[in-house]
Amino acid sequence: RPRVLSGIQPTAGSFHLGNYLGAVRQWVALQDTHDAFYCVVDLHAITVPQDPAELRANTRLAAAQLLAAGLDPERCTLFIQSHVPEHAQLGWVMNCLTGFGEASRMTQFKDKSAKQGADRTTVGLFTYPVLQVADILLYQADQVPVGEDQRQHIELTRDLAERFNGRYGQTFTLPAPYIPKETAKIYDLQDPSVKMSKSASTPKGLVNLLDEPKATAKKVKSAVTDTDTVIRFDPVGKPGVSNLLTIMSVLTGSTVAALEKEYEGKMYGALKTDLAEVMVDFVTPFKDRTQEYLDDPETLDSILAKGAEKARAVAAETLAQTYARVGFLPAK
Ligand code: AQP
Repeated sequence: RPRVLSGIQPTAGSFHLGNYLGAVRQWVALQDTHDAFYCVVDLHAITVPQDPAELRANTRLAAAQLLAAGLDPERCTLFIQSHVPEHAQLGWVMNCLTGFGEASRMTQFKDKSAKQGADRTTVGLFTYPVLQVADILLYQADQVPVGEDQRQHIELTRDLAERFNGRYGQTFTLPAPYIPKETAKIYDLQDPSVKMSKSASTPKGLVNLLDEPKATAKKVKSAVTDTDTVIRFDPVGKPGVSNLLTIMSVLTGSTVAALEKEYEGKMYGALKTDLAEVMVDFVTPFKDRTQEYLDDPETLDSILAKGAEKARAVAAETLAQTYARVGFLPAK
């Protein structure tokens, strides 16, 4: 079985629809075909300031949401990044292999640091993509299911894996991005020219899965479309409508072409009302299942402990091999 690895930040409290459709949904599907490793990346979260109690709560909340979304600890390895110290250890080795200019070209860093200002930007944020490289290489992942915004980081991962292998001998698998085209980028409901994002979207444009279902329905109904009236998939000419069609298609299993036919001659309002209903039907049980996991923290923590143990077995082997290749003196 090919192996996949992916991670999600615990920072936002609730996952948003972009996280779910762009990444988590694929994670669930890949459990059946791949040897799947998924982690809540709390080390990445502290690249921006975090309140400790909130971080702890959000980490459990992220794990609960992943289970509620359909991850099954019997079919995948689910763990918390900081429970596996090898991530930070391999991260250091990768830092020492990365060019300063190379890291400076990461567009996500450039965007985020420009917004924060140099004095508030941490060195951790700068090396965030390099830690992500370590996350992936530790598990010798063949594929990395992520949204389009992560493509450049996967390319960096391939570059560093190749560089290490070239310098020290074959050690790391070169991973490929796994980015299904339809859901690669889910857009803000109020501004369909930008991706839905916890830090960039306005509250009205961001669908948080744990919001009150009623509030979600309202956001869908007031989504920005265009002044035309035809319901047609055209991401360039009609980005708002196309975004709604994408979401509807993935959540219902109907193709976009079938939806175009179904809504021929109908108004935007019809599509929005139906999508609002589909969304409510999706988020209501999701929210309930998440709460069930949160109400039983012992079970949740034991799932995470088992996941960390399984993950460590793989990570420790890769790290030991890496340390030997680099030339570190063995500690015994
Ligand atoms: N709008 C999106 N469409 C498709 N995929 C998306 N992802 C995020 N937004 C979209 C994917 O979700 C996964 C987890 O992402 P993360 O934990 O790194 O969260 P993030 O990228 O920090 O999420 P945001 O909302 O985009 O945060 P900010 O605003 O901080 O940048 C990833 O696979 C990501 O591609």
